[in-house]
Amino acid sequence: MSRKMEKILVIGACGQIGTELIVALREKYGAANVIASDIRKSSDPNITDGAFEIIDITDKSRLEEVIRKYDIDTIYNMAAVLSAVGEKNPLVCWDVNMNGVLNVLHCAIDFNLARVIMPSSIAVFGPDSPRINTPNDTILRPTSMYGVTKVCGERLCDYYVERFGIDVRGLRYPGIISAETLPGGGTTDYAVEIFYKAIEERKYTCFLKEDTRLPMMYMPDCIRATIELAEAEFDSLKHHNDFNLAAFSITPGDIVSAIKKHFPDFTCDYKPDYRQQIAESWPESIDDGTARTEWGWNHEWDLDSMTGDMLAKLSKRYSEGKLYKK
Ligand code: AKB
Repeated sequence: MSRKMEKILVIGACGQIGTELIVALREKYGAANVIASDIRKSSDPNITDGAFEIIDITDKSRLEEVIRKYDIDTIYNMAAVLSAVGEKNPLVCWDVNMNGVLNVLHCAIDFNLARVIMPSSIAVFGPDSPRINTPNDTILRPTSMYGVTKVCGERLCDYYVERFGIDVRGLRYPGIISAETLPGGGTTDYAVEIFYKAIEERKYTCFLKEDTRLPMMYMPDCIRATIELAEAEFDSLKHHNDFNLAAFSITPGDIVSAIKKHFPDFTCDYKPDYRQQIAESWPESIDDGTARTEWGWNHEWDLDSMTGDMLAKLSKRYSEGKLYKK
């Protein structure tokens, strides 16, 4: 019997997306109905304002304990090892991104969960995929460990939808740019760091080449997309765990030009490292027509509106001596 989405658990709530997702979900469903969890404690008031539990996603019995304690019916799994850290620690990447996902899927069966949201990434694509306007359904041969786990995760989740009748959904996130929490260990992290350095030092050294084009999105669109997909009617979805999602595609050079409109003295130099190779294996731009058709996705933010908002938020925090949140 299908259940309502009433008690939500967010795994990986202290990460870049999790910290803002928690706020949006608590606003929408009530603080008492949204439980935050992560592998370690946080002092962020957005997290500590409601219930918080320590969960290591690779520990299934701990996950079961928390589901039982709060009678959870919906899980947003935001825990993942991203592309750059995944290349340094491939086994940890596999363990968290695959065994963690399996634990959540089995809990969905065992506890008859209403819904699970399981993020994927543009990292599912590889050098053999078309790089411009990459279609939703195309060749998936990633060359990073992170990408391998994300393709396996998508296939696994779709298999569980078919085989066990559970409701699991997921988006292929592009690089996400945000002002609240720094990202940890991705190839697109430069696109957040550059704003902090623009505020602090008016200069930045980028680990990707100036003309490396990648799909990006501002956090408010990312949060809205995640919740909109979670709330879409199951019957309107033909895809489940592999929706392309896009807003704008930009290079480091484009961000520098956008920042210079606000801070003309801002400078950037380029020292590409191992992340350049990962970036070059990913699409330059994404066709997200499937998400637009099946559940009505539409982005709102572009490079200039995002840049203005990022710089305003970070400048305010800088003037208060709180640029970096603890
Ligand atoms: C990363 O860079 O690894 C992530 C992603 C695109 O999934 N931000």
